[in-house]
Amino acid sequence: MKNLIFLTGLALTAQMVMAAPEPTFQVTIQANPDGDAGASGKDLFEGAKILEADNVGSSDPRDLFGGFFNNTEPGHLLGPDENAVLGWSVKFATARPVTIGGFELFLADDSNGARGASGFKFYQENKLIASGPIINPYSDKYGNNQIKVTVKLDTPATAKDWKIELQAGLGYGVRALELDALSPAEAKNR
Ligand SMILES: [Ca+2]
Ligand SMILES: [Ca+2]
Repeated sequence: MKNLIFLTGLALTAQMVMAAPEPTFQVTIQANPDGDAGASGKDLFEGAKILEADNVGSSDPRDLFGGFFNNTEPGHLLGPDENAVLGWSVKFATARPVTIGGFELFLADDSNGARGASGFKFYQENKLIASGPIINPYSDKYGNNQIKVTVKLDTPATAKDWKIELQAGLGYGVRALELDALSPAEAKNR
């Protein structure tokens, strides 16, 4: 009997270790016709420091976080047309660890699908916590060339370092207007 209990205990422990839950999330993609790019200036990613930027060309990734540095389209990150197929990624840090319930990504393509994204990946430090496909041309699927991708995390995530990665769609560098954090309370209301 003792042996049996011991074995049961072991089995339970093994199961608990193996069952470390994968992060789960919900994605909503909708038209964002007024072009609102969440410029409230109050979200937790506002003014984030850029740690690494891959394949963003001459764009300034701070434009994802409330900045207006891009000469061509102030306030937007425009991926370069060279190697556009690779998409781009930006690793960034908040001033201190923050807890988010999700995020909103504001995108716009050129109506014909150029500069559209075909998918996103979002990392808490180096851990992938949300990802999904995006269909472009955006107008065909979502009814407007400007869209808002809302991601709600089932469990809030806390970190200082984050990373966003956008896969390219039909061509030319992917355009992103802004990436806003949602506090856990905000995420509940989305
Ligand atoms: Ca912006
Ligand atoms: Ca913002």
